[in-house]
Amino acid sequence: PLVHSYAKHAHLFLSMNDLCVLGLGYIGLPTASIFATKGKRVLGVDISPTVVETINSGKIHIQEPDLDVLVRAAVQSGNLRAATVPASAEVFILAVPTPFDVQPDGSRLPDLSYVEAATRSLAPHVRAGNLVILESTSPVGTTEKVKAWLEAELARCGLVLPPDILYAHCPERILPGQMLKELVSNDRIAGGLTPAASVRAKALYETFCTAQIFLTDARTAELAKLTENAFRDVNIAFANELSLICDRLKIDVWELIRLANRHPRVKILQPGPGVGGHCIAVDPWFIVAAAPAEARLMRTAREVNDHKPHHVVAQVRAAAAQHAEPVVACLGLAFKANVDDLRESPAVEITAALAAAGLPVLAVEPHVRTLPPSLVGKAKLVSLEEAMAAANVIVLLVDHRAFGSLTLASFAGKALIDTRGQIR
Ligand code: SAJ
Repeated sequence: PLVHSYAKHAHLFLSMNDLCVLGLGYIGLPTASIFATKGKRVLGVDISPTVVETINSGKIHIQEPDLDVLVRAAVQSGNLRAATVPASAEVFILAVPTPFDVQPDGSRLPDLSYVEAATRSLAPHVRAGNLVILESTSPVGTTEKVKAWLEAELARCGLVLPPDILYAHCPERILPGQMLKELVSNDRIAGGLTPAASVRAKALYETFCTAQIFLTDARTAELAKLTENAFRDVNIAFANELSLICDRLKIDVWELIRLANRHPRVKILQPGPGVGGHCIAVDPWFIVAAAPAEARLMRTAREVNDHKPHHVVAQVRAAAAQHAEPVVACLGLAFKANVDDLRESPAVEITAALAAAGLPVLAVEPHVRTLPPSLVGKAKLVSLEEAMAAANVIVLLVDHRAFGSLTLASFAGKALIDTRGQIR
């Protein structure tokens, strides 16, 4: 019986030294690199030849504190190599984007085409006992689809289905700006299509994860990741709704929240100009799409947060209307404090809308040297000093440390719209 049981679980004893990570973006690149620095042989795969070239030369194409050091160490060790096509490995990790398509009614439907294409590209390379991990944030049921796509592709290519392939969803929860620290220290979830898959995925992440790794099934793991970001979105929506209520009632929302949070069981988040980034503003839609009749609060929260930039634009336009020759300065373009990531940023959306309204707009973003495409020719990128000297209407959009020296006195004689409650 022992021999029999060993044969049945033989895949649990296979080594996991050869990894192939598909998608070398914000999740795939740090993950591939950290495995490589822990002694795994990692092939990183990206469809962009420029990305592949950059990484093979030991450099990076995205911004994240200390990621350059990690990638350089991984490449120099000889353990990390990048290519545009996958090769055989013991473990395949899918870390490609899962964007969404906007529907006519404003809701969003997940676009799984990258996950499907990456999965199908594995068909010529999978072998018996391989572990296939989906790291991309995905709607419930995607790990089951990965298995179905791979099997369909093998059949399409006339290849035999190797036995004992294991599948798991192991979502990433690292916070942009603190990725390298959180990669190691965050608890993780390993959700297999089978218990054996969960166990093996856990063993793999123990290579570098020093926190706890919890076993569950794939569907629960998928929904857990979406739930975490939906929870944050709903809570930010509560704060943003409070800010609208306070604007109407002429109450300082920051003071209100500070006071309410003195209650031992109240922890209100901070209002802002809207919710940006690639996760919190996206993931709740994956739940809404799957259960539209039930996910009413989550849908409304998305709408509240997506409305907030329009409210800020209206506030700035009202202030500008008080000046014969208004000059608007937008302080901050990033989607949150102390990062240089301008994608899906409400600050960029607001700046573009103000320019489109015909206002002269100066933009200050200490973390970038060029404007994003949507602002080129519409706003002027200037230093904080220039903006403060030239503008009479100032909107603070991001609470960057670089703006920490500003006080109320800095805005004497100017209109200030402080969307982050920074200026005291
Ligand atoms: N924001 C507010 N008020 C707040 C907190 C945040 O307006 O009180 C805004 C920010 O300005 C920003 C947006 O929300 O525009 C999102 O920023 P964030 O720092 O809350 O989160 P992200 O998008 O950088 O990363 C999130 C994290 N998820 C959670 O905290 C639940 C991270 O752990 C995830 O790994 C990441 O999403 C992801 O990849 O899903």
